This record gives sequence, C-alpha cells and structure tokens, in this order.
Amino acid sequence: MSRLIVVSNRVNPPSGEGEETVGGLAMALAAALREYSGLWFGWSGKTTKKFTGALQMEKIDGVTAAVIDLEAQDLDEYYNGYANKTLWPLFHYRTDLTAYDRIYGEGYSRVNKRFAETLRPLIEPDDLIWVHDYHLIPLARELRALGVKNRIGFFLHIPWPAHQVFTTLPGHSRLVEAMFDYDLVGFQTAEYRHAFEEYVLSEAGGAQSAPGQLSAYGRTLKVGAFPIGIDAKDFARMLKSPKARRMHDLMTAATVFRSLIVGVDRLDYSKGLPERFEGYERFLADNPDMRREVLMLQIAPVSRESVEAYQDIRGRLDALSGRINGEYADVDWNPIRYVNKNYRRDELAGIYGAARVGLVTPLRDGMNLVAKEFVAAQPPEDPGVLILSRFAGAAGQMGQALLVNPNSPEEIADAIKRALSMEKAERIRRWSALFENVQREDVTAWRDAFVNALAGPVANGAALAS
Ligand code: GDG
Repeated sequence: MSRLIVVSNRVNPPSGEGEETVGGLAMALAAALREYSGLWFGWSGKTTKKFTGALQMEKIDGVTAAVIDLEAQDLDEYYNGYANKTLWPLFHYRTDLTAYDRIYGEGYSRVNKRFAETLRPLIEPDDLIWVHDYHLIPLARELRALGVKNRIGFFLHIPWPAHQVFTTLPGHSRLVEAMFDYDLVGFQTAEYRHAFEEYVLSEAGGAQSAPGQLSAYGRTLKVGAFPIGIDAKDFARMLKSPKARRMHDLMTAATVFRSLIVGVDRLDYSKGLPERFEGYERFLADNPDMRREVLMLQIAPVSRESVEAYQDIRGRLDALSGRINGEYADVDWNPIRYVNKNYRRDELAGIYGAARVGLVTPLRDGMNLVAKEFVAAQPPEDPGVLILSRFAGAAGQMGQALLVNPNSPEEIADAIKRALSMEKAERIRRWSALFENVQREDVTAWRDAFVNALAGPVANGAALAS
C-alpha cells in the first residue's frame, strides 16, 4: 500500500481521550490517518521570528505529524488574510465581508511555496499526497515546480460558490488553473462539483473529456463528490463513556419537564446564529403556551478572534441572547443559555443525546458534521428531531431532517414547533433513515472513496505504477 501524506493548514491531531480541538477538519483527518502509516504535514500553530523551514516531528495518538512554524507576517497575510478574509467569506457567499488585498494574495503564494519546499524532501516516489482545503489550493502547482511527479489530490471542505460569486475574486482564473496541477479534486457535494465544472466550461474554455473528467489549461483532472462523515465507531464508543453519561444526566436534570433544543457551532458568521436566535425568539413569541416547556442551549466556542467580522458577530449574539432572556425569562427559567466555552467531545456527545431538538441552521456550510453527530447521539427508542438548513452540504444526504431556509426566522420557528409536537413513530421513522446514512457514509467511507479514486486510473487513462 502506498504511504499517504496528508497536508492541511493546521496539524492538530487529538491528544487522547476527550481532546478539545474544535473544527470538523481536524477530527476527520485524524480519523482518516489512523489506519495509514502516513504522515500529516502542516503548520504547528506557532510563530517564529524568521522562517527556517525547520521540521518538528511528533507521534500523537498513532499519527506521525511533521509541522513547521510560520512568521507573524505569514499569519496576517496568508491565514487571517487571504484564507480567512478573502476565500472563506467569498466561498460562503459573504461578498460583503470579503477583503481583496494584493498583500494577502502575495502572502498566500509565499506560504504555499514554503509548504512545498519544506514538504518536498519528505516525499518518496510511491507516496499519495492528499491536500486539504482552501488554504492550500496552489500547493500542487508549487510541488510540481519542484519536480514532484506523485499523485496529488485536493479536497475542498467548504462550498464551491456559484459562478457569478466566484468570478468576483480578482485572479480567479489563476486559482482555478493551479487546481489543474492536481490529479483529483474532490468536493463535498455534487452541487459544488457542478459549480466548479460550470466555471471550467464557461470561463476557462474547458471541456468535459469524460464523465468525472475535466480538461482545461492543457491538462486533465478527475473531479468527484465525496461527502465527509463522522467517525461513527468512535462516536458510539464515546457516547458510552463516563463523561458523556455524566453530561447527559446533568442536562436531563437541568431540563426536567422541559425539552432541550441544542445548537453547537464554532462561532462563525456562516453558521446562521443570529437568524437562529431570532427564529427561536419568534417561536417564543408565537407560542406562549409552549414557552416554559423549552430551553435552548447554544454552545459556540469562539474562533478566529483576530478577524474583525468575528468580533462583530460575537457582539450581535451577546445582544440578541440578552434581549431574548430579558424579554422572556422568569424567576426560575431562562429561555436561552448561550455559552462560548469549548467542551470536550465526549461531553458534547452527552449533551446531544439529552436534546429533543438539534438546531443546525448554517447560511452556507460545506457539509456540517454537527448534524451527523446529533443524529448519532440519539436514543433509538425515543430519538430527537434534527432541524437542518437546506444550505448545509449535509442536507443532500439528510432529507429526513426538517429542512429549513436558515434566513427565515419564521421557518425556523415553525420547524421548532413541529419538532416539539412530532409523534414518536414519525421521529423514529425519520431518525432511522438518518442514522443509517450517518453510519454508512462515515469518515472511513469518505477516506477510502477519495484515496481509491486518487490511486485509481488517472484522467488520461494510465494506472498507478505500484
Ligand atoms: C469545516 C466545514 C465541514 C464544535 N464545538 C465544539 C466542538 N465542535 C466540533 C463539532 C464538530 C466540529 O467542531 C465542527 O464541524 P463542522 O462540520 O460543523 O464545521 P467546520 O468547523 O466549519 O468545518 C464544514 C467540515 O469542515 C469537515 O469537512 O463539514 O462544512 O466548514 O465536530 O463537534 N468540539 C469540541 N468542543 C466544542 O465546544 N471538542
């Protein structure tokens, strides 16, 4: 079997039971690598005065990590800049928040080059290289320039935006051209893949040379949809852990005679949190008889705090939660508990399991793993109801959830009411279908589908020689 080299911006494998990494990508990659004698390469999360390319190797929980430190300027221009102020908002349709600054683009190119130069000596001829996410789109281009001939695949964890949105990016064609240095490019859903294809066909003068194959810029690559899943086995194990049980009991005790409605998200403007709070507020306003029967718990650990848009959204949520509690709270009841603390994964599992309703309403989301975790945590004999945004990639696989338009507080309010009044038979029917999908299309299935496609016949028909 070829060795697998996974490359992502941050390398943060779990440090053991109950680690506290927040973010879907880290969890998925750690799980994906566990069965491979592979390597995980990327940024350490630390800065250094002068970039040296010195590698630090570490074995964490069965995963070999090779990390480098970056300069503060790299962080500013590449990570906080081009990745999180340009590509992230744009790919989530927030052109109003998208910053276009040439300096950011230069930082992005520089760091991709630094990644390539540092990774180059670690690559052996048969290695498969799997690059992750929007931080590293030009990495294959840089590696090819250094003579790397290996198979290189790319997976985008976030949406690929519609043509009209994507073309607002200065230098969009350079970015797409660089993607043609990969052998395989994977998206979360068929919709994102189509949006990419549309760009290549209409903007880059490309052609679909065969199903799942695109030619442009004098090269050909394979494209596919690979919906990511959770580590279902590990999640099931975690649910039975003492920490999960304790949290479950704690939440059950805190909601006697009440139904718990839960949301868990990184504090990010793409997750639709203000609209969700407004939807809940509308529910409270419309249903006075149900008010004291519910409690909404929103867990939202802060992320990317040095980016201004994240400070703004935090301020808005503080104000909204205060307003809702101010309007509706009673001496013995608060309608909303809004918590910025980061919980252990096993504790989260216990919380999901105690909830009657899971509120997952991002405005845009590549996939959304919280929806899958909520389903995985439900008791089969009396499961809760998932309310899911139609704009999460997960909606494509999770049609048995109550799908809502996350921009509409009315739709969210109606869905909450419907979820709380749903008969047990219907809840079981919906949940069974969802659960079956979460188990089957888990992170292992995702990894295997991608790695097999990368190792399989290449776009020009040749098979991998090993
Ligand atoms: C990106 C894409 C795609 C949340 N709070 C805590 C905590 N979490 C964990 C959740 C979940 C993960 O973080 C979030 O994953 P998502 O998939 O919901 O979202 P992103 O972080 O935006 O991930 C997304 C994903 O990549 C994978 O491809 O699905 O669309 O945006 O696992 O449980 N974990 C801990 N404490 C918390 O307080 N430990």
